[in-house]
Amino acid sequence: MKKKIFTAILTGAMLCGLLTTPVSAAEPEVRMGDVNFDGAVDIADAQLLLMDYGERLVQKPGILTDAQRAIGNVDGESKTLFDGLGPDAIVTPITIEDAQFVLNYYLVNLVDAAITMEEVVGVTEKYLQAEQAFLEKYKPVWNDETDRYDYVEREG
Ligand SMILES: [Ca+2]
Ligand SMILES: [Ca+2]
Repeated sequence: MKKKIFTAILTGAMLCGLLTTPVSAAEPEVRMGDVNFDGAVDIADAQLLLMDYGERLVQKPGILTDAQRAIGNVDGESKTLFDGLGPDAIVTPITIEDAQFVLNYYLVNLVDAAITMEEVVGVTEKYLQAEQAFLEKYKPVWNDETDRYDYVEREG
């Protein structure tokens, strides 16, 4: 009898453990264009993209991390700045087009929330490649301090 009760408690404890363990495989849905990782794609993100692009135009390092550039590269295209300057040439995934798409996405979503970034960019294949490239390289890690996900490079 005692053994049965013990087994029942143990089984109950294991079930509770199973139920309370977060499903670690479930990652938040990536919102391409959400450069500041706050869960929304809006003017703040477009502004960050423009600032990063602007800095790189004057050969500064830019204000975004590689992860932010990967999620902000909504058109999947990169551009070479200062082409022909040899080692001074800079390849940037972020251009004014990405900022424009992010801004357009924000604006059309004010009117119709069902319109996706994919539709805004209108280059489905490139968009999907950009999203996949981002997901392959970066994973979300919850940050208690900022109360949002940060994206860090996946290991290996
Ligand atoms: Ca955002
Ligand atoms: Ca781009």
